[in-house]
Amino acid sequence: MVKEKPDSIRTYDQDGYRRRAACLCFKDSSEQEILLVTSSRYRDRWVVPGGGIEPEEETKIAASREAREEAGVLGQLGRHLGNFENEDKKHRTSVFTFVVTDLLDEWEDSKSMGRKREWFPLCEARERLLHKPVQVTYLELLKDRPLVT
Ligand code: U71
Ligand code: MG
Repeated sequence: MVKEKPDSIRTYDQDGYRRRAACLCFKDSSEQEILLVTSSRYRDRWVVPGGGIEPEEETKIAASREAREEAGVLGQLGRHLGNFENEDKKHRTSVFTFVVTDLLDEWEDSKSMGRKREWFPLCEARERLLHKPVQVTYLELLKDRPLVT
């Protein structure tokens, strides 16, 4: 199922959940520092780069496209961590690890909406994501899980 948006087309799974993909963007393979981006709605809140999967788009391609568009990074996709459901918002997000190789000086969302990016140690990232509880759970399957405080 698809639904038109001005600049993209949303897709939905068999249960009517919007299909999303996201990357946990790490500085290196130790997976200790992660890149978060500012929320489109609240400029002082941090989120994991991700967004809607387009029609006919491979999930992995969507995940790395969102990392490029929202965080301005290129890199290497790693493992699939799982599909994370947001029951309130009715979407499901397929999440991958990703090691950043290039940080672009300018990128789509920096130009269009002034979206910012910043590296955080895992523990701090977890704190920054508390306003997005489902995104906190993305971190729980990593090698070194951020401590729950
Ligand atoms: C927003 C909605 C939105 C979602 C958007 C969320 O624009 P964005 O990429 O930063 O992400 O804003 P956020 O996470 O940056 O604060 O949430 P909000 O709390 O502002 O309503 O997400 P949600 O409410 O469904 O969780 O989704 P839609 O349904 O409003 O488009 O965009 P998303 O899913 O990342 O898609 P895309 O492809 O635009 O990046
Ligand atoms: Mg998004």
